[in-house]
Amino acid sequence: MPPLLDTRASGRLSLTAMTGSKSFLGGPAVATAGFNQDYLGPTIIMRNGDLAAEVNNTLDEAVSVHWHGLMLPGEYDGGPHLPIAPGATWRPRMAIAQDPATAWYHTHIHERTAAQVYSGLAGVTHVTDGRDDQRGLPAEYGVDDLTLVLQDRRFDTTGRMVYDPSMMDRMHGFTGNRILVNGQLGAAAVVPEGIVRLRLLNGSNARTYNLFFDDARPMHLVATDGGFLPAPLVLDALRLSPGERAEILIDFAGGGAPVLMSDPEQSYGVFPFATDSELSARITQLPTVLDGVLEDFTDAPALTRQVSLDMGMGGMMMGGGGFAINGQPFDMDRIDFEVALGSVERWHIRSTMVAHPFHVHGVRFRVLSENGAPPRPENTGWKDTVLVPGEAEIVARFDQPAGRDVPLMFHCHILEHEDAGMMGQFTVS
Ligand SMILES: [Cu+2]
Repeated sequence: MPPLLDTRASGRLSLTAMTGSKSFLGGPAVATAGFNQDYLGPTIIMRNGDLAAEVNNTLDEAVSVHWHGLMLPGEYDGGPHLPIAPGATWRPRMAIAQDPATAWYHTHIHERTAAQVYSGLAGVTHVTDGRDDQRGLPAEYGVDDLTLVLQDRRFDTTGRMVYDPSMMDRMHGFTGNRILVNGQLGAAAVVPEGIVRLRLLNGSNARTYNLFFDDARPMHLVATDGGFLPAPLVLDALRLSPGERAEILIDFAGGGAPVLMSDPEQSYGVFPFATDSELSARITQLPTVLDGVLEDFTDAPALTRQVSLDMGMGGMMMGGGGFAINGQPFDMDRIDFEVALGSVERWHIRSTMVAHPFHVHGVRFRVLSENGAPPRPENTGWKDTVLVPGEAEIVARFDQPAGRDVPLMFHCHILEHEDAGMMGQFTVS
């Protein structure tokens, strides 16, 4: 597991973006970056209340820290308008006020996000209310409550991790040939023979996983991006696109050594588990209900907007351009939408060419439909990122203010697409 950074007692949080060096599986060491360590960052545990953060940047280029999944005003969101210059420190004074959730944080500098996140500038956040015992949920970090950051990375024949996107990589997003879990190749989890909670983050630049177990054991979905479901949902497979999180419960009673797999195309191993009967199984019963409350917004008057995620064929032929939203590539100086504070909006999202994972900052939304049909089970809870293979309709209340100088972002979470211009921004006032 990543080291823990528990902010609950102090209400303070200190991160330092630093360069690192890491050898994966005994291969040659490569230059990496991380928060407080060589690659990735600590798992930050926070609760509702004031949180005084400081982020130091010791790199020789600007970075930012976007709190993906935290409900914060534009001035604390950490997007491309809030770069931390080399040697500088950012000190957001945040007020955390939201339901428990697994969120994450990563750098978000326009045109540099893909390379910087790939190098390691990301980590996981747990927002907790300390009531998981009452919910009957596993909550012992690293024992029966595992945080798993899934990232594919490309290794060359000498075992060196590389990031050298070709034009095709920029078109489709950069994918790797090995899967890192929490920054490690060849890792495994040893778990008790009981119920284990997996907090999954797809921290990959572009790869979408379709996760399942090789022995077909069920996955019990308890939380999506923005919080708990009203009750667990049983799934055979779980689709997780870049930026999405899911919390699932797995029953390891009876032992065994199942492997978390993914497809499509050829199926491949993502992460192996081993059970140890010596470990005490704290939770042995699956909860039947949870306390997630979903708002359906059906009665709320709502403005409707169209959002087209564009990959122009002509632009691509010219060398990888053509990435835009509603025909316009991202412009730091252009506000795309002006949203009324506290209002509800329905956004109709349409993907072109490939399925794009769509993320909106500063809100959690519900998915009303996908290609005209009810959403997939894993998209029925609170979301902030959703894969849009064709069309999807989402609805959200915009409660976080954001001015013209610090607008909120909406974008494709294939990081190469985002950097190439598939991003827009909005104010909330
Ligand atoms: Cu995209």
